[in-house]
Amino acid sequence: MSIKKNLDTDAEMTWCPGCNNFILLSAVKNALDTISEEKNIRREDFSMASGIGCHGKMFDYLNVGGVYSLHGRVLPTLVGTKIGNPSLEVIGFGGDGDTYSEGMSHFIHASRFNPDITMVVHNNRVFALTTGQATPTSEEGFESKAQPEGHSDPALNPLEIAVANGTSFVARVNPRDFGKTQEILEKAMKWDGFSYVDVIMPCRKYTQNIEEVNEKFYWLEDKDRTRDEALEKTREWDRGEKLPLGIFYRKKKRVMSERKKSLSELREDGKGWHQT
Ligand SMILES: Cc1ncc(C[n+]2csc(CCOP(=O)(O)OP(=O)(O)O)c2C)c(N)n1
Ligand SMILES: [Mg+2]
Repeated sequence: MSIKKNLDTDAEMTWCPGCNNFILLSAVKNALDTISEEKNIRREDFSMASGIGCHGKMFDYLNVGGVYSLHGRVLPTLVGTKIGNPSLEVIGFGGDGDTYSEGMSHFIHASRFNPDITMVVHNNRVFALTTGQATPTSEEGFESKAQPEGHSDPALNPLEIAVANGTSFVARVNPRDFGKTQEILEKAMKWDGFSYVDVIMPCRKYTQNIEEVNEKFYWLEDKDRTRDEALEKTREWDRGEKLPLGIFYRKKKRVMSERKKSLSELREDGKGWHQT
């Protein structure tokens, strides 16, 4: 039975008109619905976490249990959720400031731990909720109230870092292509291991590049690549070429639960934090 209607909430929508967040939210609801039908699981079998920011409002608008976490701490919250209850389908929503600045160390280590979770990053290339300061993915020269003479640092390429770090599943989507976005979210959620999806989301109030990213892009062929081939793909946009979208890299690795016992297993063994 479809869970889609039950994923709505009656929280007031405060995203700006025209924001890609609306489209992403719809695609996420569809993807959760597909997964629930295919795996025959309930709405209650999903768990989510979000960071703090415009993206964090996913927690208000998606009727899934979980944690409205701290700024930058979505990933440790997801990892802890999965250790606590491995049967949950765990998905997180972070901002680019959230994930690539404050939370960057978690991003690196999540790849190494390879928990069976999905991380979606709303990459609007700005700290939007706090009114437009530069994040690590802001373009060099980006002008804001906090950087009136233009941001002086070069932008970080999070996909390059993810692939270099051996992240099990690395993808990027633009929600303006709704069908592809839903399809890749579903693939990410079905993936056994850490799946990471960067979402192109030009902020309509503070950034940049709206026409460029909506017009100058192409979809990558859906095929396996070596890490070097995938790295090359992640660098195309930096070189001023078209923006590649789709799955850059996927490689099965041993997931965290095969290496670490869950809390309930430790409890059964009479070990771990539950000993009194
Ligand atoms: C530990 C901590 N540091 C800073 C903040 C202030 N803060 C709240 S929202 C936000 C901006 C979030 O930017 P991003 O993660 O990119 O999300 P967006 O609003 O762009 O979706 C910041 C810096 C905070 N709440 N907590
Ligand atoms: Mg942001």
